[in-house]
Amino acid sequence: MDRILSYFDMLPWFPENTSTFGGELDSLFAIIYWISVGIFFLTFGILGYFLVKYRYRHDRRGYNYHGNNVVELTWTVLPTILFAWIGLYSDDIWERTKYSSRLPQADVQVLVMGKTFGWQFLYPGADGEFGRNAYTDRDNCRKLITGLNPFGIDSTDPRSMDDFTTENQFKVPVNANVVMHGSSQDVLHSFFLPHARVKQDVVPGTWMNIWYNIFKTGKFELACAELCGGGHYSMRAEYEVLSKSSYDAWVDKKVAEAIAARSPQPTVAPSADTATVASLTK
Ligand SMILES: [Cu+2]
Repeated sequence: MDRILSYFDMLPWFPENTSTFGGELDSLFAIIYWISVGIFFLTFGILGYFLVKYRYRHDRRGYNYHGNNVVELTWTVLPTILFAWIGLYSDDIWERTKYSSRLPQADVQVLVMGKTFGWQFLYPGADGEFGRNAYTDRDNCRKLITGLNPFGIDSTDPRSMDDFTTENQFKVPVNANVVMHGSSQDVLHSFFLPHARVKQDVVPGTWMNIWYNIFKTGKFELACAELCGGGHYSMRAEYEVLSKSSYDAWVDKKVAEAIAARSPQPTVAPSADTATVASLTK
């Protein structure tokens, strides 16, 4: 029987689950999947049966049928009960994963901005706190958003000094509550981490909450799950789940780069051991 079921069962097509709530979402998916499979075979079975039973016979006449209240009530009430039950049954996991009021205490916060066609990320740096930007001070910083400053960072805020951005790659620590706030520069995109069972539309002009806690280190795929234009296929990126120490080391390195990039560059005088291009091409 298991072999027959697994022939129809597409659930193993999912990538491996890596997030704390992913197992519960997979079970919910499996329940809805098997209910749908049952209803599919029931309705098409009845359809097939009636097709044969009431097929044309030259000695049988068709007749007008004016409805049957019992049948009408049954196929209205039963699906209503079923859908209400699915709604109530899935409410807890839905609230825990999607409700702003149920966001967990963040170990790491990251902003994500979708654009045609790519993803940009802003990290709060070593202090764990964002400076003023289009998320933390929406009214004042939205006008600072440009192609080069997608998060509208106010560089006069000292807390912004160590905030750093990455493009099409991001890293998060393992076993940590990662809380992200996502938006879009242009059209609807959908932030999709298949392994972590996370999918959230990001909408221009507002910030959506996203959170997850991944228990496995490694490299995984980020994709856009909203058909957003001609380059939609290219909105893929890789993210890496690191141990706490590797993650901290990466943050330190990115903070140092960001601070160096924002500081005035010292002019370097040519030294005696600097080979000129001319001497190399001789
Ligand atoms: Cu997209």
